[in-house]
Amino acid sequence: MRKIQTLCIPLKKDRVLLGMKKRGFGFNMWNGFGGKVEEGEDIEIATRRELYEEAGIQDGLLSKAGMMEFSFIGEKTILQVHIFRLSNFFDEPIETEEMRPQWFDFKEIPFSKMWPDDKYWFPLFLENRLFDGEFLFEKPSDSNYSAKIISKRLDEVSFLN
Ligand code: N91
Repeated sequence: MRKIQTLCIPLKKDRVLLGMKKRGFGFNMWNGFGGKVEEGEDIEIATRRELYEEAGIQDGLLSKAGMMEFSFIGEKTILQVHIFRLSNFFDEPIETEEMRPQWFDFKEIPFSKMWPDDKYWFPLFLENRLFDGEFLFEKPSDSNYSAKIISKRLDEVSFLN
């Protein structure tokens, strides 16, 4: 089974906005903003909805960045995650029940407190490239930034559907 999810990372000049996840999957890690695409929901609409719910940002320009598939040993579900950049926005991020937002300089991305795959694709993201990949992890847990990557594929692509 495939679950479609969104992930949006706002950028301004040479900084990105990440959120410290306060509960649930990805707890205690710096994440982008996103979540589940509801049945029949447009992916970009879902991306904006999740960004608003998690960081209070409603405006800005969305552009595709990547498409990743994440799976876990022993779990049938594959997470298909559509990754977007958000630029040209004026709304101030706010802390919500889910996330505590914080700006990070491109040179100070907190990889040691992020999902372990981030260090592979974030450089492509920051260079405005498009990418597509698949990562298989050892096991899911609520706070697993040390989760082992069992296999990986990451490709730069010229377009994304
Ligand atoms: O949120 C960010 C920046 N990265 C992220 C990486 C992941 N790898 C596996 N999953 C489920 C992730 C979610 C977010």
